Amino acid sequence: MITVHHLNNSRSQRVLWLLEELGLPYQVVRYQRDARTMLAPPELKAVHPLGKSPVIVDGDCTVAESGAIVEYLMDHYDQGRLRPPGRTPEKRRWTYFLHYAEGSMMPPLLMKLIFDRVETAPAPFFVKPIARGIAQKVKGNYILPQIRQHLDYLEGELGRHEWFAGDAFSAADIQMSFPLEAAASRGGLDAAAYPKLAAFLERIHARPAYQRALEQGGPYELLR
Ligand SMILES: N[C@@H](CCC(=O)N[C@@H](CS)C(=O)NCC(=O)O)C(=O)O
Repeated sequence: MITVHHLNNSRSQRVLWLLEELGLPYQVVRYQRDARTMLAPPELKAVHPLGKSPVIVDGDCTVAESGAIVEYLMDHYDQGRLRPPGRTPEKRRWTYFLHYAEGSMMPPLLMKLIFDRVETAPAPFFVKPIARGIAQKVKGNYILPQIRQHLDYLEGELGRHEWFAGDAFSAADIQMSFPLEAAASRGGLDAAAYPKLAAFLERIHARPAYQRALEQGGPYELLR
């Protein structure tokens, strides 16, 4: 049986969701983030040297990195349901968004999280205004425009197709869920500015498999 090493409030939520969509049996080993640093506990390093989540173990295979996990599950268990076949435009879009989610969209969202913390972190009174000023400048000049550029682009993509790979729901939508949920919670994705992206989030949150995955994963603060 597949084991999911699941960290609370993390990308591994989408692996639980994918397993639910595929209807596969699996077990969950839960880990809690450190309340102060938000890092994973050291026990996760026994599963994979980076100590990050998600990681799955299937028999003698240990697979880390969300995109690699999605591909592994498609190769072994999908039977053509959540990955378009062959050399089609849908398959190319599927592969693109599988990589884009972590490779292009997550970096500015992560930078936003870090600089939000720099802005509010406790510091001696004479350092605080300097740290806050630098954080606000980096966010205003670079991070927020970058995030907006991604959201504008994705809003346009969902204007052309209902789902990221095309007309059918696929694992690319599952991979894209995490950056979009992060953007909705801290990156300026709101329904007034981005109606198609907001509707996408509503559609995925209503899926029964998504709901079952939430029950497996426990509280998920990126949901609003
Ligand atoms: N690109 C990796 C990122 C993995 C990652 O950074 N996971 C976060 C959770 S969302 C984590 O484990 N953070 C805790 C830590 O770094 O200690 C993936 O998609 O799997």
